[in-house]
This record gives sequence, C-alpha cells and structure tokens, in this order.
Amino acid sequence: EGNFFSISGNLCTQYPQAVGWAMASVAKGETAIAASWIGDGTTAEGDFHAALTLASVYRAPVILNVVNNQWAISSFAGIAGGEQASFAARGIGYGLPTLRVDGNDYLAVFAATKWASERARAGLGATLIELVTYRGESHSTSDDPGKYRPKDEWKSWPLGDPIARLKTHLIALGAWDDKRQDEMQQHQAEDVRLAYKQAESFGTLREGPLSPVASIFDDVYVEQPWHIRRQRQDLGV
Ligand SMILES: Cc1ncc(C[n+]2csc(CCOP(=O)(O)OP(=O)(O)O)c2C)c(N)n1
Repeated sequence: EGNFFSISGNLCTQYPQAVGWAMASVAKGETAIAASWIGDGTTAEGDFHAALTLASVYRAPVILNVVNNQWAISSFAGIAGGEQASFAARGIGYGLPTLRVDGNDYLAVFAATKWASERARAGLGATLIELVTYRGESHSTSDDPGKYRPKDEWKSWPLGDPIARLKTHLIALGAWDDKRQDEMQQHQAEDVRLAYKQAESFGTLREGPLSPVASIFDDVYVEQPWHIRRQRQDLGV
C-alpha cells in the first residue's frame, strides 16, 4: 500500500531489492520507479556491487543513494575505501551515471534527485548519487562516539546544518521567518510525540503484548523444510 519494498535490518539487502522492484515495475508495464539508501560503510557489502551490475545491465528505473555521513558506527569512511576514490566514482565502473552532492544542501539534493527520477522515468535507467554529509550524533543509543573520534569533531564539519541552511536561504529570499520556523518545529515535535504514543499503544517490548514465539516460523516457507520443523519441535512450540 505504501510501496515500501524492504524493511530488512541486514545492511545492503535493500539495494538489490530496489533494483529488482524497479525491473518488476517495467516488466508489469507500470511507471513507478524505485529509490534506496545505504550508508558509506555498506558500500563494502557484496550486495552493493551486485545491485550496481544489475541496475546497469537492465537499465532499471532506480535511484541508488549512498548517504556518506563519514562514519559506519566506529569505522571512518576510509575503511570502506572512501580514501581511494569517492563513493560516487564506484558507479562509473559499472557504466552508471553518478552524482556527488552536498548532502546538507536541501535544494541540491532535491535537484539531483529530480534529475535522476526524470532519467529513470524516461527509460534511461539508474543513477548513483553520493550525498556527502556528517553524522554529528552517536550511531545509536548504545554507541559512544567519544571513544573513537574527537568529541568536538563535528565543529570542524564545513558543510553546516541542512535545516539551518535552508532556513537562512528562505529568510534571505523573503519567503520565511523565524516565527514560522518556531511554530513549525513545535508542531512537528508534537506530531512526533503523538505518533510515538500511538505506536506504543500497539505494545512495547517491555510491556507487551509480544507475538507468540511460534510466529517466528510463519511466512518464511510455503512448505516448512524438515530442519526448520525440527527447530520448532526443539523449542516446544
Ligand atoms: C550484514 C550486516 N552486518 C552488520 C550489521 C551491523 N551494523 C548495523 S549498522 C552498521 C554500520 C553501517 O554503517 P553505514 O553503512 O555507514 O551506515 P550509517 O549507519 O552511517 O547510516 C553495522 C555494521 C548489519 N546490520 N548487517
């Protein structure tokens, strides 16, 4: 219904899935195009290269984005080969057009994405876009960036904050003001709070309700293979 084709937590699975989804769209005679996002670290996965090959060979209508935020948890982008060549440059070897964009410039990101989507819709195939940005916060609540990079490293990031930049730009054009910005931020904070409350009303890991253990065996195989049946019996469910 929402056209989300992947919610996998395994890095990069969404890339070949996006290409396959885009190829299926063409095969069905539909006009929908696909877009997918991965981080800089994830470009080191084999699926990244498989996806680029497929996308190029089959001219899939897909936009493949690499959000280069400089860090993959505690590994800097160089560990994924970011010092040898840019992540955008990876696409050239596959014959894909590529763009390297200031990812903290909202209008630049919009323009690049629009260009790539128009190419895809015109039947010209895939585009690889590297969005250059910086992850100022921790990777997750269990991550402490102070352990692997200077605590004030973010202050040296030259490309600024994307929200502040867009706001300054719009105010300079006379299309926006601080009052509207504050109101919008308050509304959005309230929207997020309400959405969180609504999500919690369906259950939490701490308070339940939890799905029955037996449900981990559902919706994977049409016919359950013997070894999975065995695991299920061992669990006693
Ligand atoms: C196949 C696989 N290996 C490892 C992990 C654990 N893991 C989760 S996020 C992450 C780092 C990803 O870094 P990057 O691709 O740069 O994306 P970012 O988190 O910066 O958006 C790792 C190693 C995983 N989810 N899947």
